Amino acid sequence: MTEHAASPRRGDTPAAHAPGPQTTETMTGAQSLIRSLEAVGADTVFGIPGGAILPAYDPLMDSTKVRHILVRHEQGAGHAATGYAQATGRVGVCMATSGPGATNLVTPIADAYMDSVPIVAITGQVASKAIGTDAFQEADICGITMPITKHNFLVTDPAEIPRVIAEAFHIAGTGRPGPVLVDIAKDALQATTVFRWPVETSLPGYRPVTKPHAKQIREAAKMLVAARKPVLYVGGGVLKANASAELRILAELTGAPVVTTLMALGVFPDSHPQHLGMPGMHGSVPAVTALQKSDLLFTLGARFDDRVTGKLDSFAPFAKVVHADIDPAEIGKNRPADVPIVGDAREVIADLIVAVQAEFDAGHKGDYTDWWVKLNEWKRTYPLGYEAAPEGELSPQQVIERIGQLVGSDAIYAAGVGQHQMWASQFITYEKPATWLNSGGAGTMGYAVPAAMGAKAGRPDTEVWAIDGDGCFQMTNQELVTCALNNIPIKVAVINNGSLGMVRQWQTLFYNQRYSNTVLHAGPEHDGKQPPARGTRIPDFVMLSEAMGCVGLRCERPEDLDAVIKQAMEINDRPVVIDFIVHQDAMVWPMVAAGTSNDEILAARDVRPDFGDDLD
Ligand SMILES: Cc1ncc(C[n+]2csc(CCOP(=O)(O)OP(=O)(O)O)c2C)c(N)n1
Repeated sequence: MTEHAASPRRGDTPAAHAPGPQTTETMTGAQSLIRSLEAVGADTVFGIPGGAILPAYDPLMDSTKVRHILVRHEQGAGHAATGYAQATGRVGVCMATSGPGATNLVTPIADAYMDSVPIVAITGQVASKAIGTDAFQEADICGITMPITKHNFLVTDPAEIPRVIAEAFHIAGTGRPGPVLVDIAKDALQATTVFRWPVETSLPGYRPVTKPHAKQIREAAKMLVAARKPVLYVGGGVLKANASAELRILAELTGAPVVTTLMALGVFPDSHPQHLGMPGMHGSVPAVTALQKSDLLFTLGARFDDRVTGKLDSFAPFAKVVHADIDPAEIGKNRPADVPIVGDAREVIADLIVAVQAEFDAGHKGDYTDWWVKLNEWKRTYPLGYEAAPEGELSPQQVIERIGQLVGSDAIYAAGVGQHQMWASQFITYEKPATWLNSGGAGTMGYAVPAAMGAKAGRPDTEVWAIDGDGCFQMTNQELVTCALNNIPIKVAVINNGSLGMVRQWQTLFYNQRYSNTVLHAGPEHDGKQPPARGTRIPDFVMLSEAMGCVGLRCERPEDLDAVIKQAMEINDRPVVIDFIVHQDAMVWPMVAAGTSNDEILAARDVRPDFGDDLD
């Protein structure tokens, strides 16, 4: 690859700041597509060719600006684009052919939609005359992805390609970010057209509000200084707005406690004394309880997700609500807001800092002393912890905690979905933004390996670890071949408990320990009550990883833990997979059972915290 401009950052309008004279050149639609991608600054595309998109792959071969990474499955391309976007703050790009190629992108597109990640998916479509005829490899991908994209385009006129690409990147990366799909008919790629750049975008109905209303900001600041038990409830919107520095200033200025949701980990340092941890189903007791007993939820870029609120009508019953979000549709969706603020989190927080300072100058300062007495008591009494595994066995939490300690908080961690995801959120210390990637809204098993691949492709100088479950790993591990062949040396920690652990945990707690179809290492003749049959490994992850061009390591005993992590850290010429054989009965705590109130939180099995409810 030669030197080239970086992909546009979120919020950039590529067409708008392309200076200089207009380029006007005759070429094919396919060439125009690649030139447009170059012009918006896309530097990496993850994809697989096929009939309908084939014309685009020909000029792609000659591009010195766009690196194409040939994945093994389109789902991998989509999650890689997401991981790239989350790690770099730029728009991620994936490409696939029509029909099954396009439908294989559906899961990662839905995933990016749920987590507001800016990606552009480009798909080939059958020739325009064949659309609607059930032609070979035809699928109405625009119809299919209508509810899971921020916007999608069907292009049949090659002259539209530059404008559509400029608009797609603009829509994906501005306002509330999200996935945009561009479906291009094969004949439009083949036809001769004129490439013109820069282009005028035409999006009359699309003007995201970024600047918050001054009156609302003043109201919010007044409520914050008047509150006795406020909580800054911080979500992924703050991270996406690059507002980490502003958040810290606001938090330290006000002295209010902070909780960061699963999507926001890293935006406020875990080690900061004002941080109470993560709220939600597996959140920390202080974070969950602080929200429950708060008198003001100061909500910044968060969306009152059901995993955070628990049973909605019993969530934070004493709290007034300030709700700031860039997407007006989020405000009042689940919980009415007393002070709604529409705007970009960075601008909102910057204005709030000024407004709070003005309140202080007028002699109004919040007194949260009593509140902090309680909060500190909960922090002291209910720290995160875990039971040690039986003698000689590895506990999964210990493995994850130790990886975090040895690798440190400059690295990027991408998790799969399940128990290991929750432990990775709990036991690794996140100090910086964009160091924690996960599938929060959709909970997509198989996210970790391709997302880590995308992150490493976008930030090659950063150490990238996938913390994966043995179930998740079996969904998308083939992208390790892509990593091995394309010099993308990620590290993968497979937390191998021999089962679909999170589902098994629910079976333990709610289905009388009847382990229906959650045992991964044994066939149906085993009822799942048996411990993992050590020695019989199907698949053998070490052999599998070696076969895919990676270094495969295994760790089964606590005394080997540090050495194997250090060994993996030293290998940088190939991907490394460590198969950690862990205790299968470990459970994620704390927990609020689905559908119950957050007041019912259990700090550990059968351990209900005592809050001495005088604050109610
Ligand atoms: C694509 C997909 N299918 C099914 C599920 C339901 N599910 C959630 S967690 C989980 C188990 C994950 O098992 P594993 O990867 O081994 O992780 P563990 O919970 O054991 O850490 C399942 C099946 C899901 N989230 N995503």
